[in-house]
Parts: sequence; structure tokens; C-alpha cells
Amino acid sequence: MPNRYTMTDDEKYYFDLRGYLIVRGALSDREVSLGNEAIDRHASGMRERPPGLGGTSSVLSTPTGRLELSGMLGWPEPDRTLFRRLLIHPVVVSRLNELCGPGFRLDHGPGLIGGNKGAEGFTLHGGGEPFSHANWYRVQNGRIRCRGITVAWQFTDCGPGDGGFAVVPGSHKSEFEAPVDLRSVENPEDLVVQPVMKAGDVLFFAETATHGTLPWKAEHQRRSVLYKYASRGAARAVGRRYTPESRYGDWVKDLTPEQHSLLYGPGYHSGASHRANLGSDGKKVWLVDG
Ligand SMILES: O=C(O)CCC(=O)C(=O)O
Repeated sequence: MPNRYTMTDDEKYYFDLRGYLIVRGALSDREVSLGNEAIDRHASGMRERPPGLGGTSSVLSTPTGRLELSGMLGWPEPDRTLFRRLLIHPVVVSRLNELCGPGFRLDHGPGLIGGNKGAEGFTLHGGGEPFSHANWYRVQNGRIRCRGITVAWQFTDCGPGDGGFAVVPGSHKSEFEAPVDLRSVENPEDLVVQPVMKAGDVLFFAETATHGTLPWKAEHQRRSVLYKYASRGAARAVGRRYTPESRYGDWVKDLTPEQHSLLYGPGYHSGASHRANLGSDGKKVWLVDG
């Protein structure tokens, strides 16, 4: 019986091969119930996201949005207790020390992704190509170096064919871009796997794996709580102090647009904030939409 609080060589093999790993039964039945009760008490904060994540896919798109809920770490006692424990759960710390390296950090989240029967899917995204500065994956000297890992705690079962998280195993190392009709799951070529999980299981996946969501087909509500981690030197989501004004003050308004563009904080998921890159021909420097 492997020690659940160290990452085994077998787990490293599977993570490196597939880009994801499931640790079964990481939560007790009591912890699953505590989490679900806390989520139930905050159900009024759950929002149905306006549909659109499935794009134009005939497989993924439905008229019903997925459910989202966040803020668990700041919920009043006792509801936050379990979610704060999960942030630093030994099963997570042991695996992320191996996968993201010492000093790994919570980049964003946690957030619940849920769905009632009929909730839409999410176009598969990510992949080894194009290269992701935020989430790249490589192995060096026998050690996995994965900059972006999501840890998804399952609070309800995902049975065969239920939908929910889906992944193209091995795609975190792909050197070619995923075909559009694979991403839309309209022509999946048997490559898209929906891992079967039980409430209490925890899923680790490389953000650079091609992954997304299949429409939810089960009668019960899907509940997966995602913590988005990163290596210490990586920034995935932009933080609150992202704009040059928030980092340096109002004097940045006197800068040229090109100078101003370099003073943004780190991060790639910029939401509404616009990020520009610089181009140069050796004589001039200009902004390139980025
Ligand atoms: O669990 C899911 O439904 C997929 C989540 C996802 O695609 C993501 O977090 O990037």
C-alpha cells in the first residue's frame, strides 16, 4: 500500500504519461459531507454562467450554463475550515512539491465548477503546442517541472458517461496543435477521456494538457472544487495589482504607451485588462496586440 503522503514512482509515471493523476479516496465520507453541507449553505451564491463555453460545438454546447461558486477560503466558520485544510492537504503538498517544485503557490481559486443535468461543456483548451509561458511542462534530470497544476476535489461522483472533466491523455507533451474538431469533441478520434471519479477523489491535472468539460448528463449535481496552483516563478492569473497605475502610482500616465506596457504585473489570464507586447525593427519600438 503506497504511502498517500508521498508521491510514488508509479504516480510520477502516470502523471508524466497522461498529464493527470487521480488520488482515490483522499477525503473521508465525513469530509465529503462537511464540504457538501457548506456548499449547500452557500448555494444562494452559486451562479449559472451564461452559456457559451461550449462555443459552436454540436457536442459541447447546450442552452444551460455551468454553475460556479467561489470564496470558500473566506466563508465564515465552520464552512471555510475544510476548504482551508484542502489548500494545504498533505496529499496535495506531497504531490505539488514534486510536480511544481518547492515553494509552489495558489495562483487562483478555489472555485466550484458544478452543473445540473444538461449543463454545457467547455471547449477543450491547452496543449503542449502552442508553448505556454505560464503553464509549460518539462522533465529534467528525472524531475517533473510543471508550472501550472489544477487540483480538483470531487464532492459528487462522476460516473462513466456522466460528463464533466475531460482530457486528451498525453497532450501536455504534444508538439503539434490540437485539431479544432478534437477541441470541440465533434471528432474526438477516441482520444478524449472522461475520468471516472468518486466523491472524495482528488484529480491533479497539468494545465497544459488539452482538457475541458463534457456536458453534464447525470441526474445529480456535479460538484468539483478547483484549486489552481503554480510554481513559485509562474504567474497564471493576473493579481489585483496588475495595472501599472496600481503598481507604481499615477506618474505612469506620463509614460509613452510602449514604456507603460512594460510596467504591468505578471500573469496571463488578464480578464478585461489589456496586455500588449512590444515589437522592434532595431530602430523603433511599437506595441503589438497581445
Ligand atoms: O473540470 C472541468 O470542468 C474543466 C475545468 C477547466 O477546463 C479548467 O479549469 O481549465
